[in-house]
Amino acid sequence: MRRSDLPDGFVIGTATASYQIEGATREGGRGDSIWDTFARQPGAIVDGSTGDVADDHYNRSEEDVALMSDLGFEAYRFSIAWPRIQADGAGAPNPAGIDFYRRLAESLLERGVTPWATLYHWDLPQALEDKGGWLSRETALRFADYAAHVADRLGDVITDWITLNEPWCSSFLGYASGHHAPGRALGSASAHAAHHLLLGHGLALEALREVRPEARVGTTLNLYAVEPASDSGADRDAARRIDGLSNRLFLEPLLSGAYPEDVLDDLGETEWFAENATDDDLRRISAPIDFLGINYYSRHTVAAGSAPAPGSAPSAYPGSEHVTFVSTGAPVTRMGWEIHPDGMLDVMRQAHELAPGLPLYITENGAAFEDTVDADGRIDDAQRTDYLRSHFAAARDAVEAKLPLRGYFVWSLMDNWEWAWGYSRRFGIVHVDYETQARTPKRSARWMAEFMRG
Ligand code: IFM
Repeated sequence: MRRSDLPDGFVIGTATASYQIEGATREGGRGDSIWDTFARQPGAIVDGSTGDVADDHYNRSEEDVALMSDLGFEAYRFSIAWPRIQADGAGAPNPAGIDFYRRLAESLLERGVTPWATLYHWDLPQALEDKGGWLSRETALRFADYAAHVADRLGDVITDWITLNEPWCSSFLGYASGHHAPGRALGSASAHAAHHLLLGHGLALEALREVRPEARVGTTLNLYAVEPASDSGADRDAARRIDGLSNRLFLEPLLSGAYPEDVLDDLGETEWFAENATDDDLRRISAPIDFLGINYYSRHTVAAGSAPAPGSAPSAYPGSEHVTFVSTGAPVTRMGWEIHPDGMLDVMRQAHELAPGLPLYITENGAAFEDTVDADGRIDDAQRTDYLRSHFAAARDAVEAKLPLRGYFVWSLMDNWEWAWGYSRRFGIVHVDYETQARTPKRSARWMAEFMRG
């Protein structure tokens, strides 16, 4: 697998997200986000940590930009923390917040790294959650207002924009299972959050286009390859349901302008969507985008099981609680996620069939493994290196199969705060010593650098 196996112009970048790396949660006039509140709740985060310090990137962004540029990355996908721009989710933008991201974008440009900004990577201002969060339609309007401010202040230094990161997680981990902030377990009503997130995307897209007609705007979904455990009708129905809730509930309104009826039916939400997801909303949600971002990590193999016992933990798949996730025996990462590079082609094909010609980017791909630092301070992460190599080969196969894949961003530049797993899971190609904040490129980073150099 060589760099030259990928076409000219194929973008290779790396990705992070604000709450996972910035720290400095009380600096620069930043307000609280739902993750600040959630992380403080006893038991919410496995190691009891918060993102208060994380990688201290807020104070070390110059060093981190130098690091990624020295490794040879051409693009950097980061996210803008909404509560740094509007502490309470409304009103005039906070100059200190704008300045931080302007300096970041300028230092990237000085080093020839293209900034890609995500507007929402899960850090909703707590003040908006207090008014209903994504269950409220008003949050979508607030999001568009925030997008317009950011485009106005930063659109001269940032051209590539991603509205949302992984609305499945925001909706179903946030409002169905409660594993993520804001930690609510509301069953099928969590699908209302999905609609308001997608509406927020549509409204933000409109706002960005109005303020910066030259902007390239897309959105990012986390898509899974989904297979039935057997050919039985019940297992195939389980696969239909999980593909429906994970993938089609987001792909179809965005790319075809309609929600999948079978999924609304599984959820028992047909009536709510008929009344609330208006034609006008769907017109906005399906307005043409410049690209689709896909975060690909794994495959789900599923089977029909029995209804969960009373008192079981709330599911992230409301209405499909009887479905079980089956192990195929294939190797898994430290997250327990099956390693299945070919699934990356499956999800690209699924998107491509709905929107032929729409450019696709893998906006995240990577893996957590147990890293050890040897006596010389080196981190020989052979498994992560293999994971990346096999997924780059899948990217090459996608290009050869004429899928419109235009770029790939590795998750993640450096170890960071992995949400409900706190600091216990490391996805970085650069090791972070959380005591000293020292950054050390792992073997995977050195492999990436050689690969990018060709
Ligand atoms: O760390 C997350 C990221 O924030 C969103 N996509 C998946 C990654 C790994 O879990």
